[in-house]
Amino acid sequence: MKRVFSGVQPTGNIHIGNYLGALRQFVELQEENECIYCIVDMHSITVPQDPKELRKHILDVAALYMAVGVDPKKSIIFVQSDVSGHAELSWVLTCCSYTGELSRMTQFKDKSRGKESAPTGLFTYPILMAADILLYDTDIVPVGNDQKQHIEICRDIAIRVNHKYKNTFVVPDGRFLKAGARIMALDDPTSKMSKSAENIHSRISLLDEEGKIKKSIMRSTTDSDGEIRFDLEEKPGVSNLLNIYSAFSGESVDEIVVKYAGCGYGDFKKELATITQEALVPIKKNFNEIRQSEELKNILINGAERANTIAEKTMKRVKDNFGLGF
Ligand code: AQP
Repeated sequence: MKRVFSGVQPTGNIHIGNYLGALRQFVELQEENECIYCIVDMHSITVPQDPKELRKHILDVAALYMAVGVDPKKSIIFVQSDVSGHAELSWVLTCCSYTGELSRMTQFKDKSRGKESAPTGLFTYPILMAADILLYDTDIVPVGNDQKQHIEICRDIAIRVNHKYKNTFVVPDGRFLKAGARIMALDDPTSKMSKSAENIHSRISLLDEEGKIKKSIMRSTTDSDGEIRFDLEEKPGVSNLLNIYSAFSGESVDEIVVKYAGCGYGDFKKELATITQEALVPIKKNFNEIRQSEELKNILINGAERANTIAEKTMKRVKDNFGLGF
């Protein structure tokens, strides 16, 4: 059995990019692996958050994990700040990483662009993410494509530590899906779909109402040539919609292109809206039940206890190998 770890930031409502890139894998992997799924609240404060909203979003993300099919009987679900090992290991790894490698992270460059000075936490975000993963002797990390660089730096740090000290960490592998690995913003297909983008029509959140889903898809950016075909360079908007269609319908992009040959964008978008609306109906229904249930907080408390048992063992090994304490 392999150990799987991943997380989502409680920075807003989970969108179809998070779902198609990461959460769908969470559900699939829990059948044959030991899975640990975290709500990474400490990552979310790398940019300012409203405390009340943050607490609400933490429970929303927990409920959404379960609404899409993560089963707390099979997987551990917990909140990052409930297990102190994440912060502790993060400091140790900070001492084993270099400003040069952190400066190359595209997510940091994107999020700090145009600012004279950026929060230090934004800069060291990949180290906290490495700590999350290495704390649980993780074999597999299911994530979207945008996290490839962060998985690489995590592997580099683990290999570096293992080389310098005794074999301390399991070196993890990222797991990226073909369909859905990188869903782009509907209003700008050159940027990835994001929870915190200002324009709500740039994304489809899993809890969006049907009217909003249709509106966002119908007004999505395409091009003026009118042909439905996959071409990331020339037609990024249409290609993104084809990817979403394929991920929800299970049909290949080639099949969809053949199906819509000679059709206009309007018909294609209308059908994509219907497919997306239908896929989200059961998720919304499950969410409403789970979010109101008394059980939700108990699941997180129990999850944190189970996660902590594993984390403490790793931290003991880290301290022994580094010579910390006496
Ligand atoms: N657009 C995307 N397409 C495919 N996968 C995506 N993921 C995020 N955006 C896309 C994957 O979702 C998981 C959780 O992401 P996160 O919440 O930890 O942070 P993020 O990548 O920064 O996501 P957002 O939505 O863009 O949040 P904000 O706006 O707060 O920064 C990860 O596995 C990620 O790869």
